[in-house]
This record gives sequence, C-alpha cells and structure tokens, in this order.
Amino acid sequence: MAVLDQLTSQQAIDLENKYGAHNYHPLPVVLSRGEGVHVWDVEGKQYYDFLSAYSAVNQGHCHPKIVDAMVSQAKTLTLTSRAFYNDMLGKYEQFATEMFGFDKLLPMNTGAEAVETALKLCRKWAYEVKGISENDAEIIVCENNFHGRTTTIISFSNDPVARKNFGPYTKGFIKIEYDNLEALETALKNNPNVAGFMVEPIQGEAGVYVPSEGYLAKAKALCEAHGVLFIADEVQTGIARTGKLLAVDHENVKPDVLILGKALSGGAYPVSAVLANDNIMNVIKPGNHGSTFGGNPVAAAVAIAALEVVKDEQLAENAETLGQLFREEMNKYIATSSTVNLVRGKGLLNAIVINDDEDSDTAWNICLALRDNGLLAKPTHGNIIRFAPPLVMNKEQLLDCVSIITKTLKQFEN
Ligand code: IF1
Repeated sequence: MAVLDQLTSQQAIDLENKYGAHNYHPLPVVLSRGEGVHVWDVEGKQYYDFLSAYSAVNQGHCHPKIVDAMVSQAKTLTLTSRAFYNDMLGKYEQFATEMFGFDKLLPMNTGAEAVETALKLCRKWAYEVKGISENDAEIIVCENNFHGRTTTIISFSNDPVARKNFGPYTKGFIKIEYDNLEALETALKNNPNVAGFMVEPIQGEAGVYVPSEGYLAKAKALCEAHGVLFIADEVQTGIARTGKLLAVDHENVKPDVLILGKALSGGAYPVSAVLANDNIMNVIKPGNHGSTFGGNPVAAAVAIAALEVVKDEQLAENAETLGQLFREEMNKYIATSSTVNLVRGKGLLNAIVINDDEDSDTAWNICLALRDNGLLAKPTHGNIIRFAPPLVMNKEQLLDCVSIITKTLKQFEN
C-alpha cells in the first residue's frame, strides 16, 4: 500500500496492530486532522478532544501561531546539536526564565527526560552544595506517582504494570503517601541524606487527585526547613492547565526545581525543560548532561510561540472560569446520578469517578459511547474518566460538551 493512500479507520488500526509494538490500548478512533478544540477521524467525523494529548495540546490543535513559528524555523535551521550555538536557544531561555521566574533553563525533549534531568541535578547539588557523601543521596517521591517511563523513573513507581520485569531498579528513593505532611516530615527528620522531594501538584495518572489545600505550601516549607530541594513535576499540570500558569501558583509556592513538558510546545513538537536558580543549576558543567535534540532551534521557536499564546489568549484565566463551570454543571448531574460518584479537579484538569469497580469496563464503555456522541476521553484506573479539553475552548462549546457528556451518562444510569 502506498504511503499516501487514504486509509479507513479499520485499515489504520490493523496496521498498528500488526507492525507496531502493543504498548498501548487506544480507544478505537483514528484521527487525521485537528483544529482548536476539535479533531476529525479519517471518515470525517468531528469530535471534541477532551484529552488534549494528556494536556500537551493546551493551546488547541494546530494553533496557527505555533505552526507558523515551527514551519518558518524548520525552513531556516532545524538542528545544530549543542556542539555549536544557535541563534534561537538563548532567546527562548531568556523568554522562559523571565516568564517562570528562574535564573536558568536546561532544555530537553520529553517529560521523562526532564524528570531524569531534575533528579540528576538534585543529586549533584546534594553532593556539591549540600555536602552529602557520595552515593548516599536520597530523593523522596509519592505513592501513585507518574513521572514517566525510564528505568530510573519506574524504579520508584508503584504501578506493577509499569514496573514488573524491568528490574533491577535504581536505588536512592524514599516513597511516602501523597497529601500526607506527617509522612513527609517523618521522612525528612533525622535523615541528612535527603536531597529532594519530587511531587506532582495534582496527581494525574493516579486519577486527577487534588491534594488538600495548603499541602504544597506546607510541603515546600518543610523542605526549606530541612535544606531539601522542592521539585515540582508540572509536566501535566503546568502551562495554564489548572487555571494558573503553574499549579503551584495556586498556593504561591516557588519550587527550587521546576519540570515542564507537554504544553510547553502546545503539542506541536517534543519540548521539555528544567528550570532552577544559579545556586542549583550551576552545578551542571559541560559534559555532565545533554541531548542531541534538546534546545534545537525548532523547539526554541515553537516553545516561545506556545508560551506567547498562553499569555496572549489568557488561557489560565479561561481554564479557571470554564473549569468552575464544568464542575458546577457536572455536580448538578451527579446530584441525581447513580452512575457517577463525583467530579474533581482544578481548572480544566478534571475527572469523574464512575460508580463501579476499578476492574469493571463501565468507564471504557462510557468512553466508547462518548466517542459515538462526538467527544473523546480516556479512562484511567478502570473507573475514572479524565476530562481535559484544550484551553482555547469557549463557554458555548463547554456547555455543548457538558450536554454530550450528561446525555451519554444517562445511557448508563440504571
Ligand atoms: C503515556 C498519565 C497523563 C506526566 C508527569 C512526566 C511525564 C508525564 C506528571 C512524562 C507523562 C503521560 C504520558 C502518557 C500518559 C500520561 C499521563 F496518564 F500517565 F498520567 F498525562 F495523564 N511527568 N504523562 O504526567 O512525560 O515522557 O511522556 O513526555 O502515554 O505514557 P513524557
């Protein structure tokens, strides 16, 4: 079959099944076009995208400003490696550090790479600034975390599917309960080898689990008191998703190390970054860390455009307003529902919990029905459905989506 032949949905699915590794279980829908809050399948059916590529497409699909920046830079210079300077990286680093309020940025490509970068940075800081003896540094993480899929990152996951048979695992991590300040204090107390605490401001994969109010601020204060770096993984929660530029902004917390990815490029290109001030970032010297593609000129141009869109179109404010409306409307439905237990979230990162077991297929079947009714979402943990539309949505579209969702849920009421 010629590469440019138009496939049917079934043909595309069959090809992936036959020639691709089976490392995903996608919802059966084959997309071929996207614009703003909408995507279209190969048969031309239109859908609202309520996943946004796991919050990478916050700025909407194929945002013209981001695409223009990408195309124009792609026609000029794509890659130099960091063996040479390029004329875009510095501009991007200045723009992003000013926007997020840090001295320096270290550019990478994927979220997992940025998490790895933050862990390496934290360890090196621990040995060279904090004075922990070599190989003794420990980093505290939370149960039910999701930080990516590299060997080190899955070493401190507690998801058996993500971990099993990928050992031996990387040492040096302490796992504590999420949203539990006493557990954090206990882990910090009397352990001079703790170098950092890495946390998701809202646990995404765990099911959009929002911690108690004040948790992040108090956790940051505890870290400060113990001379431990507070590392915020905002790969999913950052870039306006939760109604502020960063989710930590809800509690006015300034992380020592900030990890960004996904929507840093508006989903146009893999762009991730670690930000920190000089007292931390300056431990990184030539040769310590890097990546062939990290900081390439296309990534830099795309990221500047993607961040400008967030500011110019006031996406954080929109996410805040629409998120409140969404939860209000869903709560009205839930009040009389026996199928949905609750809705939770912040901004436009939300989830509903279905009244069924974690190993039931109800949430999956609801997502299939949502698809048939023109809205795409994906279950997590069997009975939770994540709702994360692009942040360029307007009120009318959101209410249209609420009516699709409630109409679909009604099919499942008994
Ligand atoms: C997949 C979830 C979302 C992340 C945080 C780092 C990374 C992620 C907080 C790594 C990635 C993804 C990847 C995606 C599923 C997904 C996810 F369901 F697992 F929880 F977004 F909701 N830190 N999250 O959420 O970033 O290396 O993927 O660029 O397909 O595995 P990455």
